Amino acid sequence: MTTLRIILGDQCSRGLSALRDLDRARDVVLSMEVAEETGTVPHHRQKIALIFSMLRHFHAALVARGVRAEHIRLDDPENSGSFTGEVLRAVRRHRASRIIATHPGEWRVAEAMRGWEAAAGIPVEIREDDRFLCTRAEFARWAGGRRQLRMEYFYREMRQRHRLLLEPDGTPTGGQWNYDAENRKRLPPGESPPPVPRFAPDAITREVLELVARRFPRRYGGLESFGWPVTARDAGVALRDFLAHRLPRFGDYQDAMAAGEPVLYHSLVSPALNGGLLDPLEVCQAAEAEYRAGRAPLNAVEGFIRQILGWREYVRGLYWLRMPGYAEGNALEAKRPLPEFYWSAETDMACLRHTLAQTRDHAHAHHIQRLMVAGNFALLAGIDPAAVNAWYLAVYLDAYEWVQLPNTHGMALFADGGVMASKPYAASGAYIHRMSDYCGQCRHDVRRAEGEGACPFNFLYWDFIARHAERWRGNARMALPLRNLERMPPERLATLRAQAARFLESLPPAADYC
Ligand code: FAD
Ligand code: DLZ
Ligand code: SF4
Repeated sequence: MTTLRIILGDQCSRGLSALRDLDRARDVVLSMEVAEETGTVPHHRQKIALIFSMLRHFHAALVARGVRAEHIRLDDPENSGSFTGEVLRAVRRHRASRIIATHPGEWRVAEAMRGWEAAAGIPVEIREDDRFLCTRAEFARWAGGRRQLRMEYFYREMRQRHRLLLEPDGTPTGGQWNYDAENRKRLPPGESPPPVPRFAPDAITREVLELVARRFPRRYGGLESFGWPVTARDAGVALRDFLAHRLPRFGDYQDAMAAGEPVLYHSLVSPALNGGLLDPLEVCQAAEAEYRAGRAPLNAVEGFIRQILGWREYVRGLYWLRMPGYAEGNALEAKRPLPEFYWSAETDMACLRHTLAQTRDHAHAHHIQRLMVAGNFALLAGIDPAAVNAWYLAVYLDAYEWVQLPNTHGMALFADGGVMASKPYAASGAYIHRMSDYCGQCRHDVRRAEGEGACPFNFLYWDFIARHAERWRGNARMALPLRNLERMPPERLATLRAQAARFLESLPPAADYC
């Protein structure tokens, strides 16, 4: 009676539900590198390398503990190229009588998993992914009956349930639930954030990097800077470095952007968290301990915990609540193709150039770059959500659909019509200027909205507000921009919109990168 236990690329967790009650002598643990998954979108080469390396290290650790584990490599001659093909081959090879898996992070993969029972002719048990702090059913119960879902209320309940930054009488530590208003500082000139630890690739990672370079020679994304943690131990080292050196200023500069500073005071924990190397509750507790020990201020620690306990759990709940239809929506009827510069980073808009070059070279950009630069441009320019969603899923190391889709489709593009965000995150160049030093290095002039040298974010912003003016009338949070639009002389608006149209027409569309 062999049970086949499945590990997916983002399930490299020792406590994974699929591994519970493991019989080391009789069960077989299967992990696999498969061509189908590398090609659903043109995943960044560092992302493929990260997933393969995490899987290979996890497999080696299981074997070292005496577990019967099998890892299928991408270049194994018998590799069928898909999860289903590999599971069926393993069932036959081991005469397995049952399959146990943990629920995946993507609707498409969950559908495939549901087909395994019929295809293999043996029972398949799909266990809850209890590495999250709110189950899909709990989220659905919380959401049920509410007219509007808002992260803030969900977050407060999560703080109470998991007793984080909570006083014995149940009130929030410091008297407030949220210190976001204190977290909007610009990086002062001369401030230089501490360096981030890099983990030199070991023999396993080097082999993976060679494989990825060989198999994907023309694929998007540089491999050279790869230095991500690929084991739980290294992820712990990276986390402790963040807690000691960057967490104290995380809050202050959470929304700041600076040329040549791709990390600032951010944690960089998302690839390890989403891959399963770190446990979200332990990360939040470790951050709280820094506050309790007087080593980090409350605005930083609360802000950090809110991202993980609040936003991360909230977007995951929303994804499973709204799928499969969620990705289909296109509330703003955006149809323009993705511009080529999203892949090449060749643009004279300095904010986009920095964000996109960093994305290409490191497979990472921080939240405000993703939302207010790359996302804001796609929103204002009316880029087709399907193309933007595919791009975000491909280019970021931490991108799995459960977290990428609500953030892109909902938060950045407002393509869900306001499920994720109560108003679109649309901003002119003034916001980017306020929060960064990009504009000083740009050939466009952020103070100009029209004419030669005007910042494209400015004329695109007014074009966007005007294009959807009727839609905003019912939205109280859009009253101010609408009022400003209505005060604008019609000839000026016409000039801005004509410039926006000429600019958008001039953007070369992206080639097919798959
Ligand atoms: P920090 O700024 O240090 O934050 C700490 C942690 O909080 C992150 O590691 C992450 O786990 C969590 N977190 C913060 N914000 C969010 C959020 N909005 N949703 C979910 N978790 C959050 N995050 C992903 O993990 N994968 C994605 O594919 C992804 N796509 C995004 C796309 C867009 C358009 C936007 C606006 C945001 C996206 N995010 C995504 C959220 C966020 O940008 C990243 O989690 C963050 O930049 C990761 O870097 P960090 O670990 O240094 O984060
Ligand atoms: C993104 C990705 C890639 C590129 N390759 C693999 C792979 O070879 N093996 C694997 O197990 N997972 C991979 N993934 C992640 C999956 O596409 C998918 O996001 C997760 O299985 C969802 O839980
Ligand atoms: Fe970006 Fe406009 Fe500033 Fe240039 S001027 S960096 S395009 S916001």
